[in-house]
Amino acid sequence: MNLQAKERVNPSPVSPRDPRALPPQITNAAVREWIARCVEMCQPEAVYLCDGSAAQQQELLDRGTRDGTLIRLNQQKLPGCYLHRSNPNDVARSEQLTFICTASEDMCGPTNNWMETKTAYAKLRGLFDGCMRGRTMYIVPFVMGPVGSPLAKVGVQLTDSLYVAVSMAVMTRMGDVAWKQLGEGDEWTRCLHSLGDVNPERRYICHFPQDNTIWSFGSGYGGNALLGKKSLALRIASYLGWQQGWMAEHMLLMGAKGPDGKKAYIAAAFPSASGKTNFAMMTPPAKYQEQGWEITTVGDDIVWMWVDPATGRLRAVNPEAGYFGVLPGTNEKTNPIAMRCMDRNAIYTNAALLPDGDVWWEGKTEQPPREAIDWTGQPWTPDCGRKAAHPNSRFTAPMCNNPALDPAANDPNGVPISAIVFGGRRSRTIPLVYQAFNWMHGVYVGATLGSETTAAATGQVGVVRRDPMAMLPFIGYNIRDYLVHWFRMRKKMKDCPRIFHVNWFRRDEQGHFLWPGFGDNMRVLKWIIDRCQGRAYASETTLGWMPRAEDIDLEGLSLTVSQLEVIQSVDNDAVKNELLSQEELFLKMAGDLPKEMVFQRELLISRL
Ligand code: OXD
Ligand code: MN
Repeated sequence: MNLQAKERVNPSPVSPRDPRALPPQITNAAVREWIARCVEMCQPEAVYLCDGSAAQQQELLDRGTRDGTLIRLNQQKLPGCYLHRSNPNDVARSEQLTFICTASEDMCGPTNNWMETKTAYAKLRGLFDGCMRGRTMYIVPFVMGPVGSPLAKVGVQLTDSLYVAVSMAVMTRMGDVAWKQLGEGDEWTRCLHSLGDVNPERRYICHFPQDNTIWSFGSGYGGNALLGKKSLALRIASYLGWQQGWMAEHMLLMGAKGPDGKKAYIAAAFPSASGKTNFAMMTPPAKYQEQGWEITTVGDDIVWMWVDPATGRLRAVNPEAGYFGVLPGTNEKTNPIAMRCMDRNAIYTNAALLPDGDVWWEGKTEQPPREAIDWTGQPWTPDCGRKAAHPNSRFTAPMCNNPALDPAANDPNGVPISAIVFGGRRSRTIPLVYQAFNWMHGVYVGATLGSETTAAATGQVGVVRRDPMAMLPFIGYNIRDYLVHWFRMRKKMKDCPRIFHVNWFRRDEQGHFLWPGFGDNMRVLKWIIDRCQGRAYASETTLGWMPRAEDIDLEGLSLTVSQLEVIQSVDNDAVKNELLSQEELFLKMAGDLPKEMVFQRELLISRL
């Protein structure tokens, strides 16, 4: 017997073939019609409308526990927490299988995989046809952005994955609130998702920016399947932002209040799995806390930014309502705030399970546990030669768990941005911190960002690739237009944020990290804030404005001024090689390179 059909507990289950029987809470005629068509195509056994209530979330978590999708963890230690194990072939974003589907290839550009719109619909229709037979279709209405914000966007996701439905409740403002925000309006994103048979051969994550539509098939992994996140809030939103004059970026957003009570907000773009969550939740060294420094989190992955017409300043919101953070390496020392975020009402994915119903991952504790069940469900011991948790294992936790949540995190008017920081993961060449000379130079710095690849996407780990604005896998249209959009935003602003570049990952010849990172990044952040507030010294270098070694506070660190000089050193020959390696991106863009990019490059060459 079909378990899901037997367990159908929706207060208003419908006969899937009868669109008129869709739950009455859905009043928007266009939404009803679209769901009816998807039901007709996918042929689910039942539909289940997610209303966003705590009672319903619990009902789904219980259902998932019964059918094996979830494992209930030790409720004394981790109240409300569950573990999910994904299919081992489905543990990261599949960039090769992610497509931008537009009428012409030029709209998609050289950095995305392209499929022609009609061809893509036809191909995916073949896969979606009947794919939910015997399964429940969850209807997940959600809002990205604080409700009532001028930028808030409504999405409706249809999915046959219970894990996706319960995760969307954590990551977005989900449920009836979305119907209220949408009313009879017609600006909403149509998100259709099915696990299919979780086969990489039949896995497609397709975006139709011109139709405000996303179809994702064959994966249950967060970035491929929680469609409010990378698909809507970055790929579709970046396209909408270009059309409508605002920006969607792969950035964390943090507040920093100094001893004088002045608050600055900083947005920072680092590539996936390169410490955005840690930076957004930074605990400053004790000395800074005693002086009165306070760091607060607005978001850890995505910002939407627009220019406030009244002040001419850039403002930003975090469109998400939760965190989908990397587990390995997260612990009480590296990120105590993240540990608080995930100690209740969190969903762990691909962590190891301990005998007492707790979870573990590499780097959680110095001493590994004596035994565990690994992320694939196999018995594990420290000497077995395998990892207990997957390198891209994750936690999904609501942002309201964050003890350092910024008071403006839900403010529809967002926060004003003082600084934008770009960060690469670079073992060599790139110094700890420098400031771009101005906005246009800063855009060039962001556009040529290079970083070593991580486990957040399938493929080789540790190779340097160009990752413009850390957005390479997330720009939903032609990169040429994206960069021009960045340059043009300057014209809208009266007082624009200062732009910086940081690299926490420089190593010595033996491969040891040169900078301690984590909470000590506060020392660099302080210089950044002081620069924004006109208080700190900088000297002009080839790359930009740089602090002298004595301008970064080293008190309490074992690092000497001369060691800091090594971390800050710029070798002009290495910068020349860096320039050559930028060719990779420039050649791809060929004749389409924005003029300002060429100009900034010429300036850098002349400085060299
Ligand atoms: C993420 C990513 O999950 O960037 O945030 O891959
Ligand atoms: Mn990310």
